[in-house]
Amino acid sequence: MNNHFAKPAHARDDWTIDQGWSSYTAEEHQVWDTLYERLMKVLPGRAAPEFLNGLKALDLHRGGIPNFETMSDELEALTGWRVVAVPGLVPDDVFFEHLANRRFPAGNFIRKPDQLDYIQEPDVFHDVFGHVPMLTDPVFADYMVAYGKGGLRSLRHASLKNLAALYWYTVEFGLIRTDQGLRIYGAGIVSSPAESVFSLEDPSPNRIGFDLERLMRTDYRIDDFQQTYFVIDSYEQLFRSTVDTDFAPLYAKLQGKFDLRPEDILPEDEVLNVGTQAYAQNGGRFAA
Ligand code: HBI
Ligand code: FE
Repeated sequence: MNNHFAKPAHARDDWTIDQGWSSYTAEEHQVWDTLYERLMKVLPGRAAPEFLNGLKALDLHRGGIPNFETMSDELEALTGWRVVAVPGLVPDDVFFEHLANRRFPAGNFIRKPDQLDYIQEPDVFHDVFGHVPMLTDPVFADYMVAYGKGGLRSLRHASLKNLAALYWYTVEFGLIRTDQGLRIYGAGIVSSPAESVFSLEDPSPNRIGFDLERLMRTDYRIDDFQQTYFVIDSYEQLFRSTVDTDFAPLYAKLQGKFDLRPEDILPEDEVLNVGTQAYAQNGGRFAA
């Protein structure tokens, strides 16, 4: 997570760049539309209502890759957030600084038509389709600000890995309990048709109730479906647990401890379902 890499010459001090919306090709806009349509076949009844409402409110299906300026004007009116373009991953301090100031940094490039399902670096589809709809929800939007502020503080505690796990298991791969059953709010899941089905319906992964400290000790997979998903009861729970926790003593207690494997289940866990782990044991996405 020590991402020390060089800032491209065309980027500003805060690593933002122009989106360059008028430079996208017809083929690039088509990639957005294809991915959008694929996801809309699986997300109704699986994605959280707040995600689907956000998607509708921002109308992210006007044809092609959204224009960040237009989208940000609409988003800002709802929760004060804007989307800014960046060339790709940015250093942690830069990332947190943007979040703390209600700016979501989104890659401006889009994956190639021959790699629709798996990408290394977050592209505009993951960043915008995956993350931005939830930023229309006022409580979730405040959680993201609290996370950014917490991130800036964590840099002084050498506890970034713990805080990154929080982001990973909530913002990227979180599930929420609703009266209709489990729903997805994590951006890494909702931007993947296969993981949208896997996270809710496959018997392989564990599904465990959210517990801040427990989750901050848990390692995660960055290259395949998760082996455990953590389930929140509400966005208030997420927001409150972040704002009400004094992270300094927690970091002192954890001492950078990152001792739980992705598949571990503890006696004190609130287990919604014990995964078979068959998917991971069979080699995951690299299975023959
Ligand atoms: N940069 N563009 C971008 N997107 C991210 O999600 C991101 C990043 N830089 C750092 C970072 N994430 C991590 O620090 C957090 O996920 C913890
Ligand atoms: Fe993401």
